[in-house]
Amino acid sequence: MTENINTLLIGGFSSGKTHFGAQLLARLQKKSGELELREAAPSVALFEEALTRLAAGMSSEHTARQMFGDIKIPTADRSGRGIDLIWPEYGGEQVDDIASKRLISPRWRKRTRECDHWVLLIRLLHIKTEDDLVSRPLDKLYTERRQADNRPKENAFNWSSQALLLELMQLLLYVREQSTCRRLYRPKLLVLLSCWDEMPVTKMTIPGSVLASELPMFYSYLRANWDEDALTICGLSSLSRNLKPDVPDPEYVDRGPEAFGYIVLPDGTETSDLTLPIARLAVGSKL
Ligand SMILES: Nc1nc2c(ncn2[C@@H]2O[C@H](COP(=O)(O)OP(=O)(O)OP(=O)(O)O)[C@@H](O)[C@H]2O)c(=O)[nH]1
Ligand SMILES: [Mg+2]
Repeated sequence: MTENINTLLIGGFSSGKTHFGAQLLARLQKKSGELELREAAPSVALFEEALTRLAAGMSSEHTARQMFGDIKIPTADRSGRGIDLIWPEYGGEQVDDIASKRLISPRWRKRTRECDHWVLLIRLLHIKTEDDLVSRPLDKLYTERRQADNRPKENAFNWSSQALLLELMQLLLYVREQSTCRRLYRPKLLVLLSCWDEMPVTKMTIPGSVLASELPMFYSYLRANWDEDALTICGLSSLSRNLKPDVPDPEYVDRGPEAFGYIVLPDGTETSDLTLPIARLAVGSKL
């Protein structure tokens, strides 16, 4: 029997969606992980450029803002269960716009309603945290506030990144008409802290603790609203390192992109199997 697992990949501008998609496809093709390709994918055109560039040891371009598509990837897990993964690819501004403009397009509405498996990509180094006395001394804050008071009113207030993330999740749940009176068991939520290699963390760091210390309000929101069995927090490094768009990385060319990339599991251990959290999300079993 084959199941259709429609994944809602949620990630803003430059959160790592395209490189993760390409590396995931390459791992599925290699057939060395928990999930593997059952037969050739009908078309990998959406990730063709990223796959080609990674093979040449270079990163690829930002996805066009209007792009919105998906590919159906026929996979099977270790027990032979057939899982057709529906994996999206789009320009990350679409997600940023949902929360900041309170606008959700019909195709995003449809996806949000249809998908019971959500993957949220958060690139912590790109998330602005609130100012405090250490990051911005009081006299500077005071002057800036006074200047802000003289600006037109609509510019005076900016949502914090945490509040925007929280608003985004609430909006998506609202579109599904999903009540949060009880802790959520559906949609299952996998949070991937992307570009983990660029974080100043040591080995065996627990991804959930990093999220709790960097975005405490958002972490509390997730813990308060999702059932423990339906929420997983992992670290993700699709590339293991920073690649340049114009200078090939010689090690990538020598060893191939499949030799790079890892997942940090909820207990802090690392695995090179990028398919593992997706496989577990699909079958609904905890990591
Ligand atoms: N260090 C490091 N950089 C990464 C990793 N994954 C992606 N990047 C870099 O992060 C940038 C954004 O990655 P993308 O995969 O293009 O992000 P995206 O979410 O598709 O972005 P949009 O197309 O703008 O929506 C690129 O310059 C990548 O080279 C990683 O695991 N580690
Ligand atoms: Mg992209």
